[in-house]
Amino acid sequence: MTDFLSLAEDIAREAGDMLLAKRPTMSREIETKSSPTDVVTALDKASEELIRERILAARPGDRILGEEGGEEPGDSDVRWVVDPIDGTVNFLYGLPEWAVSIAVEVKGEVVAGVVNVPARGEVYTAALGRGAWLGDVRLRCNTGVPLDRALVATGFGYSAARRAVQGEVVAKVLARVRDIRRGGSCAIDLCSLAAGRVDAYYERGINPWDYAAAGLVATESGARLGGLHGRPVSPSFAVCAAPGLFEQLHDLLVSLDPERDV
Ligand code: LIP
Repeated sequence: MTDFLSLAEDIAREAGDMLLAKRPTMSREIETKSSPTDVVTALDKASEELIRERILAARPGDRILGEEGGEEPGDSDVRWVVDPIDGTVNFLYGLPEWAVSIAVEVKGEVVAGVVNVPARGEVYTAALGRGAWLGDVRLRCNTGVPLDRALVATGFGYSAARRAVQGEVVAKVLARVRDIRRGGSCAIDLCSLAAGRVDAYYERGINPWDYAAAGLVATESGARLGGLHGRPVSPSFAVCAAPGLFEQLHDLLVSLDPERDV
């Protein structure tokens, strides 16, 4: 597991350094994906190519799921889950909240995760059963925070119809909590929760590459991560907070039916 983590960390650092160096001169030409607001830059693709090359050079035969390149076939028990830039819109605008995220799954279970936030000089790591770390500082999420004092991070998808529902839901949540933050990177939101910079997080419609590595950072910091109605976290829904707050936020969200479509 240590080998997986150190390899993932080396690769996430190399990709982050490349992105930091190239971002100032990057082309403003972008492509769109699922909707006009869902963008991909040439550097998302370059970062994923670099990460795939490094993984396969070290571990030929492993499977890779990446945001831009999809699933690399293979019959290994090991699958790498890669987001070459989480927070692409922030990256495009020169905001610092973007990350390179790499998780390692063995037989479907995430055993190691790295979230590199190059513009902040922060690297979050976690290994299953061995804790979550920011550099050499052990992370523990905030505990004992009631819902009405909770700082809650969330995000919005790229579909206009889905955003209409997300807007209704967040308005109701806002009235019940300390405040809301929309940072623009699911991976950083979950790492911020692990570091005690927010108390809770929820979002509909994220993908495994957004939450695989950071989800382990959050759970290894003591947080609970799941979906609604006792389901595991999935692209349908994610809720995360320390036990106690998790249930309060979960129940509020269930009452608002946030998975509905307009
Ligand atoms: C983004 C997330 C963001 C979320 C967006 C999107 P991308 O990932 O991290 O927090 O709200 O829906 O999934 O597109 O920047 O890799």
